[in-house]
Amino acid sequence: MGQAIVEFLTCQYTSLDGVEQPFFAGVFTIFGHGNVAGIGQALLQAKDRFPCYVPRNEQAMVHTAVGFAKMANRRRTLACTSSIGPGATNMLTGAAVATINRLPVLLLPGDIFATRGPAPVLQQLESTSSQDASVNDCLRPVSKYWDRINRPEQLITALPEAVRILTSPAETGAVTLCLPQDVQTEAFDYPEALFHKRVWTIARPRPDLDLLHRAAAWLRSASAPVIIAGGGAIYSEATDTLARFASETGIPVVETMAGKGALKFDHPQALGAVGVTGAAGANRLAREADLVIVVGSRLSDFTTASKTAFQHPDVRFINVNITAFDAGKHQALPLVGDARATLDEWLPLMQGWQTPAAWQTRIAREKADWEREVDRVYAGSGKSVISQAEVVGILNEVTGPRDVIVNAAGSLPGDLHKLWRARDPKQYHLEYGYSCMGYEIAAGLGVKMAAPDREVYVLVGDGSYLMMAQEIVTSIQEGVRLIVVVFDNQGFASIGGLSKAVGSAGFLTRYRHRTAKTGLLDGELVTVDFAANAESLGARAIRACSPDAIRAALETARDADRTTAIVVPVDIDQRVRGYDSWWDVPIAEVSTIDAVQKAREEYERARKAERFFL
Ligand SMILES: Cc1ncc(C[n+]2csc(CCOP(=O)(O)OP(=O)(O)O)c2C)c(N)n1
Ligand SMILES: [Mg+2]
Repeated sequence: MGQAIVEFLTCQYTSLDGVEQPFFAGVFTIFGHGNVAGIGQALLQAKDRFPCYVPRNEQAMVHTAVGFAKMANRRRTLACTSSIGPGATNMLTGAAVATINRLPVLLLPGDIFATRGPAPVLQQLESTSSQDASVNDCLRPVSKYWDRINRPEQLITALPEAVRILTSPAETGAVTLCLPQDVQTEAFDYPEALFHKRVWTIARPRPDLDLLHRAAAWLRSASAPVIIAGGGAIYSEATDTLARFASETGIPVVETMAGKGALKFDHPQALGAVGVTGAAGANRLAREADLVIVVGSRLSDFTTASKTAFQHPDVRFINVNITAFDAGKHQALPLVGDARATLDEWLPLMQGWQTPAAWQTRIAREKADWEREVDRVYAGSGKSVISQAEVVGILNEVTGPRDVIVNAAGSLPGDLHKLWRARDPKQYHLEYGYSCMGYEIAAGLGVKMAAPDREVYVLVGDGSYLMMAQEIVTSIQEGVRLIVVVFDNQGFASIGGLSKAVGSAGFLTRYRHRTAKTGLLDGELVTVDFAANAESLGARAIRACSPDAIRAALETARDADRTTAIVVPVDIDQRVRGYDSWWDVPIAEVSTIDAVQKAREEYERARKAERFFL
């Protein structure tokens, strides 16, 4: 049965716009008794035909697969197999990352004996209410498809369904097939056709024609329209079409975290980031828009500024999305279809129409103002400890247009979303659906595996580094070279700032020693030698404090033959400000702390701007 799975995976292909490629580029695996004899034996038999990789942590291997799939615009992915028990539950967080970000990964956790004879087997969860429960059931809500293969012949229907979902842009996410350790080893006479080459054509469905004509009419009557580009615009490779649509109609384009890079930053219609971590001009235009065209976005709270971003009293939405679920959000006019195909069909209907001259003048002014603001922030403050934003500016300057930056959590996503000048649709790789600390290095490995010809810069906060740095070892083992930039501010700049904003004074957001006097974590800062840590994992390591030293370190890293970590101490207090936006984080209604009471009052005032779109 294990052999059948491996055989099946090797003969799955995707095809988009006539380009055909193998869907599974290989498998990541950490063995235990739950998979070493079954799937493990099958991988050994197929090792010359199906690449196997050994990571250091099961959560990390799913991040690697997610990073790979995101970089490949969901056309390719990796499979991940684990043992039963902790190996399987370690994959849970990665599965959530995949499903929430709508990215395909195939998870193959081992599972408890289907025969149940030796139960409880090592690491088995025992339940008094069912003998059919295992820890793998935790993976159900975070999987788009979940199955337990209790008989070998169940593969015949499960495997094609698993790949159908993985390759469907509308349905994709984590797919989990739980493999009882005894069933993996069983023999079965599978039909040969199961192992024939199968090509999954990724379709570009068109939206309903009546609705498309209605959308065109809505747009013709709009005086202040805005386009929000999300991840879907990039995954569907709609970026050239989008650029044409924006140029010909004069509509400004603002971008979500997943959509950043959909337009090159210097396109005249590119206003940059929108939402909580948005740019000033983008947020002002969104606030005044009477028509919002959403292309491939889930409309998360970071994009909608917790539903305060759109304040025109009669604002309407048109949602272009491959899933009906997303297309229906905000009671939008739903254009359910592929982003590129939809924009391609829509544009001819707008012939001769442009946004009003006043709106275009406004767009040009907002854009120029914002570019000046980015220059100002990039220039830094001249303080002795460099600001994170200044380092971002240096990185933006020294990276080539095809280089990729990878990041997920902390204060970097906000700074990057606002400040990064993207020059390629695949340059800005931010996992911000789950914003999972620990994604960065593991995913960077997957990004580089998917695009070996591109330089990959992993940008990671010190807190996130401490959660999951061990995949540096895997990068050394595989000869997959990364440039890891560690931003060391000795704690949580992001959550520390948030804590202060909610009146909680940054409580427990810096790493401090516990003091005997108070019994609290209020002592000296706990320091970590990140360079020594990275070096111990096999990387080259450079500590760089000044702009010149950072530039020199980046140059050395680019010439290096293996992964290099550049550790940059940054000032925790020099933060990039917010630009006219708000995020709903509820604050205690009653408190003994004055600052909390004040913050609550402010919160109640701000929340009044939240809207329902009905
Ligand atoms: C796995 C996980 N745990 C907790 C959080 C909540 N969280 C978001 S940012 C952050 C701090 C990140 O620290 P660091 O990586 O040092 O970045 P900084 O905020 O200092 O820029 C935390 C705890 C998260 N996003 N992911
Ligand atoms: Mg930090």
